[in-house]
Amino acid sequence: MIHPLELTNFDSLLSDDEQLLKNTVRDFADRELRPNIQDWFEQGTLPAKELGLKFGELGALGMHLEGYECPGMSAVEYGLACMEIEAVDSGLRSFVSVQGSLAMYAIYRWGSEEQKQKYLPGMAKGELIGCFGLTEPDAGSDPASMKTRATRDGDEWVLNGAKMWITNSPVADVAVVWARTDEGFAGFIVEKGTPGFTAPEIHRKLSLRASITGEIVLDNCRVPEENRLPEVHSLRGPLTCLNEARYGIIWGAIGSARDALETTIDYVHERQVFGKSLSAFQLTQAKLADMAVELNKSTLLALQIGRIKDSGKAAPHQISTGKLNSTRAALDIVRQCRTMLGASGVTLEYSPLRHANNLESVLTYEGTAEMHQLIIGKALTDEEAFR
Ligand code: TGC
Ligand code: FAD
Repeated sequence: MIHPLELTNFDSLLSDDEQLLKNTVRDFADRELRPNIQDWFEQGTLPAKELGLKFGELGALGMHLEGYECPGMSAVEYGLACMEIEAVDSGLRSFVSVQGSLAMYAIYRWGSEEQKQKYLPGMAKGELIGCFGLTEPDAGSDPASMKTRATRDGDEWVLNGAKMWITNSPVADVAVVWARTDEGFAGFIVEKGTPGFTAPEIHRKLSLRASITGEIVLDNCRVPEENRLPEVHSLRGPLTCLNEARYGIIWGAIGSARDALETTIDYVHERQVFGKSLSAFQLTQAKLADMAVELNKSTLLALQIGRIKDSGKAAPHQISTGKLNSTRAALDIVRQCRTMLGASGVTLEYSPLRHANNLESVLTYEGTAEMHQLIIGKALTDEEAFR
C-alpha cells in the first residue's frame, strides 16, 4: 500500500533540507498541535500567547524573511511548513500566515529600519502577536472602497474607522492597520493599549474555530508619524502582503486535503460493510483514486509556484492560480472524504468535516475564488472585470 503522494513520487522533488524541514514541522505538529486540536476547535479558541512562543521556537514565524532574527528559509520550505501545520487545522496555519506573511511582512517590506528593529525580532520569537487590518464591514473584496481614514495632525495621525474579521486582533500586541489619507492609502502600526483602539472578539463562528477573530475599532486613535509605514502610498502596500499569505495558503489547503484523505484511507480499511472492508469496493476505490490524483496535481502545482517564488519571479496571477486551485480542490476532497466516513464523519473524532468547515473560510479569505478568477482573467485578456 502506498501513500497517495507516492503516485507522483512527490518527496523525490524535494532537497534534503526541504525534507528535513517538512519532517521537523510534522513532528512538532504531532507533538504540540494534533493532540489538542479537537478541544480548541470545540471550545472555539486557541491559547494564542503560548502557541505563539512555541511557533517562534520552531522558527515558523516570519520563516521566509531574512535578518531581524527571522529564519531566512526558502519559499518552498515555508510552504511545506504551512502544509504540515494546516494538515492539523487551517486555524493554526492562519496564525502563522497572519503573523509572518501579513503583519511581519508589512513591516519587513514597507517599514523603516527603526520599525523593523523594534518589532520584527519579538514577532519572530512569538513574544509579540501581530494582526493585519484591511477588511472592513463594507469593504472586503474591494479594499479600495475602505472608509477608515487617517488625518494628519502635526506629528501625529488620527485614525477613525472599523475593521472586521481580523485574525488575532483581540490578542494582538501590534496591529498593522490600513487607512485612506488625503494622499492615497497608508499603513500604520498601532500598539495594543493605544487610546481609541479596541478589538472585540467575534464569536459563534462555524468555521476556523481554532482561531481568534475580531474587529478593530478606531475612535480618534492617535499614532505618531514614526508608526506610519513610510514606503506605502497606494494599495500596492497591503496587496503585496496578500501575495505572501496567499502563497502559504496554496500549500496549507493541500495539507488539509492530505490529512482528510489519509484519515479516510485508514477508515475504509477498518470499516466493514456488506460483509467486507469498505476499501474493497470498486466505488470506494474510484473515489480514492480520483481524490489522490487531484491531491497530486495540486501538490505539484504548489511546488512549481514555490520554485517560481524562490526564483524571485512569482507574479500575482500565478499565486492566484495556486490559491484558487488548492482551496477548491481541497474542499472537494474533504467533502468527499466526509461522506465516506458515514455518520462517523459528522463528529470531531475525524478530521474531514472540521477541515471542510475551515476551508469555507480559506476559500473566502485572502481573496475569494471569484477574485482569483478575475485576477487570472485579467492576466489572460488584459481586460479588468472587477468593476
Ligand atoms: P488595482 O488598481 O489593481 O491595484 C492597486 C495597486 O496595487 C497594485 N497591485 C498589487 N501589488 C502587489 N500585489 C498584488 N497582488 C497586487 N494587485 C494590485 C497595483 O499595481 C496598483 O499599484 P499602484 O502602485 O499603481 O497604485 O486595485 P483594485 O482596487 O482594482 O483591486 C484589485 C483586486 C480586486 C484584485 C484587489 O483589491 C484584491 O485582491 N481584493 C481581494 C481582497 C483580499 O484578498 N483581502 C484579504 C484581506 S487579508 C485576509 O483575508 C487575511 S485571512 C487570514 C489568513 O491569511 O490566514
Ligand atoms: P464580499 O466582498 O462582500 O463578497 C461577497 C461575495 O461576492 C463573494 O462570493 C465574492 O466573491 C463576491 N464578489 C465580490 N465582488 C465581486 C465581483 N466583482 N464579481 C463577482 N463576485 C464578486 N481580513 C483582514 O483584513 N485580515 C484578517 O486577518 C482577516 N481574517 C479573516 C479570518 C476569517 C475567519 C474570515 C472569514 C475572514 C477574514 N478576513 C480578514 C476577511 C476576508 O479577507 C474577507 O472576508 C474577504 O476578502 C471577502 O470579503 P467579504 O467577506 O466582505 O465578502
